[in-house]
Amino acid sequence: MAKKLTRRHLLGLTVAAVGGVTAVATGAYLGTTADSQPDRPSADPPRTYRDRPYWEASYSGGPVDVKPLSPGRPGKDYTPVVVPTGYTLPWKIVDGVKVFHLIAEEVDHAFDAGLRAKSWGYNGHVNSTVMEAVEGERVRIYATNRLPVATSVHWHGIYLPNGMDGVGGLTQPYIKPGETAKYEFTLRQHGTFMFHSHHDEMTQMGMGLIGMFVIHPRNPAPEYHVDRDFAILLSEWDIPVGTARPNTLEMTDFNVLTMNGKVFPSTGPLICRTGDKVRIRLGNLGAMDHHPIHIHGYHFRVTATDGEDIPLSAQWPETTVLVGVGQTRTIEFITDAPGDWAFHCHMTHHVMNQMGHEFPNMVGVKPGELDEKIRPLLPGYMTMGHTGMDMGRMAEVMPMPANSIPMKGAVGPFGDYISMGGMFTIIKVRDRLKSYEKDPGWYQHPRGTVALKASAAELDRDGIDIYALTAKAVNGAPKDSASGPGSRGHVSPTPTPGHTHQ
Ligand SMILES: [Cu+2]
Repeated sequence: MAKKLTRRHLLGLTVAAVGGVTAVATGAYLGTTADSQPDRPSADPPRTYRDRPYWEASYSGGPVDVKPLSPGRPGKDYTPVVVPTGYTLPWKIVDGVKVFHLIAEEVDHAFDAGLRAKSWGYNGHVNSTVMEAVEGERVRIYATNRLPVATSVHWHGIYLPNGMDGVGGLTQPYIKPGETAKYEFTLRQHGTFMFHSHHDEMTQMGMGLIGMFVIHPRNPAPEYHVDRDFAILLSEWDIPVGTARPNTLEMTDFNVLTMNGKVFPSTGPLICRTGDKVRIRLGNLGAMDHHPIHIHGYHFRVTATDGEDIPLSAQWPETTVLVGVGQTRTIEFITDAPGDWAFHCHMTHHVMNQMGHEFPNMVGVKPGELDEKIRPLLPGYMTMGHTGMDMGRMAEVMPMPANSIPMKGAVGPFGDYISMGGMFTIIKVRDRLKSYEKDPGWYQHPRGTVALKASAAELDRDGIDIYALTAKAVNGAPKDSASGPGSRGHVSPTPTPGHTHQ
């Protein structure tokens, strides 16, 4: 089998071809009461721990044959979720039942302007279909298979009769190509759940057959109301550079990390007003990786899992929540600080765009005049990686392989590249916002609130010697500034181009 060719691999070949430098490089919940002894069975075991039953009546939503309630109405019974770059599956009401039609099919999906792949998805969308309902509703879901292979749909985390669980071969026959299956059950819970193919999962989920299923509570408490209720589904792909099919055999080396099927800068921003109550529902149906999703500028509370709501007394504050494969986590916070706040996976390889990992470690290598000497032989040659992998700009000077995207980023408000890609988006919080629908552009920072280059006067005022020797200096002072120690006065601050303040 041909070894896949990744960008890093290509770069490595270029370096190798010129004979260049190579790599150097709790027990409390057991409910023990004061008079019970651990080595003696109690005649009357504790029935409750504080005000909570020791065992709940049911872990499966209780009796299946509950009487369905009337369908919930968007805007009246719930505030619809917002799906950045995605959409909510339409439905209709037939005799009091909410009817959906899910269509599994091949989709020519764009992860970004530069990268497309023939993927599989639902109703023309990849990784970004959200089904939305209300607790107590009866739902009927028709699942049409337009794929060349059999499939099934599993309702992940949802209480239902066993035969509706969607495990191909176990709880139902396959949905064969051209067939339409009917799922029907009454929703006996609320929360953030998911759905996905449960037949040949490695292939079918890897090709994109995943989505989210949001169930709002019936008659929710006032605290449930939020101004913005976002849903983001995380996944990961291997799309070797220049190819047009996801490689679902990959087990570790994923090079396209997505939120709702997009990579930054194509992930949609989360647009909020200052002071909004915000909920973000995160789900992970990627193949192998758990994602620690991190927020800037705020902390949030983790308010629910795909099991149930977390009681207020048990919610905990975080700035990073780990969303494991197969899990959902719901977080809530108030956007009281305006700005463009990063919201991203904290695995550093997951905020890179398309790349492999076979590139030699060039960090610290000094290419000197190597590039100039090689260019007559290899036009456009550039030693890569010796200053890191900040390769957004690289795409401007180096031809990109067909159907591929730069490893990182997009030009930001200061004219510099935002050296992030993949599983990264921006929470845009504004004081005055006409509409949530329109991207408000870059945040205009109030004067004096941006970390700009320090002025000579500021350095002098605060006694900062930029040539001070540190105990373990390796490279010494920068060679291109002024004339050595003590010449602080020669440091001339330059205004940052391309950014104006209001
Ligand atoms: Cu990650």
